[in-house]
Amino acid sequence: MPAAVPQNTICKFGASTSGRTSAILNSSFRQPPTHLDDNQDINAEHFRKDLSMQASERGLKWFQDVRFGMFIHWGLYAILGIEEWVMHTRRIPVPEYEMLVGQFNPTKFNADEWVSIAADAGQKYMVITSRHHDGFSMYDTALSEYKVTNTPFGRDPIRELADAVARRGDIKLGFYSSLLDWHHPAYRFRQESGLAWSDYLEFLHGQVRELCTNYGEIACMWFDGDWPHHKLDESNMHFLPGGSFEYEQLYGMIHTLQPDAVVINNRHEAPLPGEDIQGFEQDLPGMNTAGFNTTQSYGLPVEVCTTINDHWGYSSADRNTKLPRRLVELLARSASVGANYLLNVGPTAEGQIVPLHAARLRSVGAWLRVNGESIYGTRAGVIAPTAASVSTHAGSMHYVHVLNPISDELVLTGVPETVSSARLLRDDTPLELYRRGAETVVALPFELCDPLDTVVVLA
Ligand code: H79
Repeated sequence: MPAAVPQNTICKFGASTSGRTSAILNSSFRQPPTHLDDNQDINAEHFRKDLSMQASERGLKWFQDVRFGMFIHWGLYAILGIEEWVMHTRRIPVPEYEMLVGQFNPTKFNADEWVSIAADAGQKYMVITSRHHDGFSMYDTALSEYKVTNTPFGRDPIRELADAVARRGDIKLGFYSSLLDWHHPAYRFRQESGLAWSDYLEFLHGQVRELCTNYGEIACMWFDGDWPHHKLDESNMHFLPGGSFEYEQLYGMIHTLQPDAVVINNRHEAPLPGEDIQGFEQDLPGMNTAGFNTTQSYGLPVEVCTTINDHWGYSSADRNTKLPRRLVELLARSASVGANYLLNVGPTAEGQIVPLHAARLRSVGAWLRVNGESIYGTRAGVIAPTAASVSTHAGSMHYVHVLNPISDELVLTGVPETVSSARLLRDDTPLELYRRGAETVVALPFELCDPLDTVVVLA
């Protein structure tokens, strides 16, 4: 069914559009953008030519060392309990969707509780939707009245989360920002409203400036909703941007205001200059179960994001919550290829992380408390993956993650010459190790295996 453009589209929640775009785009970008196609021979150096267009070394190291974060999709859509795309999939007209504003009152929201769930899970950063494709701002933006502080709730949950992580000091907050906006008149209804694409750019860049200015030091800006490779048909022409997103200015502004923050843009194609991290959505690099992950890795640090069940936003019908074993596997497999793992939860309209999800997260945390050395601060493994295992390493310490024990022996290739001993990470139990030509064999009796992931240290 084609999306009918609602007649009554510009409403009391329309965005403020005063001022000129150029006034806010005053960042220090110095290099013209380069558009890359997938066949170009490029590497990480390509993206790092201009210091104003990258995160600091400190920020990049921090980001890679922490390895595990919590993704949070929370917005008006939680009230309907279907998913975050419900406005599009059910073709809900803007004025009807706006009725949700009057119903949003998550009285059980407690920022400290959310942060403590992340901490218990061993997660070191939290990325929350500041505004998803539905266009509703989950913080107290000065650039729109279509925002959380105009609901019966009346509070700014992102302010409360920023304060809660600041109280702890060991977890950073980062922001998801949609590039696509199904509500903003200058994105979707330029003809009806008489607004220009530059009005949307002013709003988008202005919101990013707010997020980079008003909430302390942040972990990242995480963009989504610009997918040049995806073909649009008449049912989703309202996804179409009205011009360039002016990424050079946008990224330059972020790197200037937040030197340690990394920039991620979930575009499903080769990264652009100014993007610090290459993201993969619902797939490990090299896999393509989602259908849109055909991109190779380009040598940038990587982040894999997945849902804890089958939806990003809260879905009351979703019964497919992943087991701790699967979550640890995704974390270990991500780390084994040098990637962070950003694991999503979709809190309820009452403001709670679903208790089952919190319990699963805490199970991962229990495993990490014993085995964290094999994840935090590590880099991609040099020992070749097998049907049973993947590996990570930190300096001369090599960590074999046995995810699917097949026999009582691990037969490994690529084990560095310096390695002469094997032990279990969890309790230092020594394991027999011998060389057999190019292979290294480690005895791992099945009785010693952890149902989640048995970590063997080779040193
Ligand atoms: O925020 C979460 C999702 O809502 C959002 N990204 C995560 C982090 C997301 N959902 N889907 N996608 C991103 C990409 C999907 C693109 C497609 Fe399409 C949907 C391809 C085909 C259908 C866009 C819409 C292009 C054609 C139609």
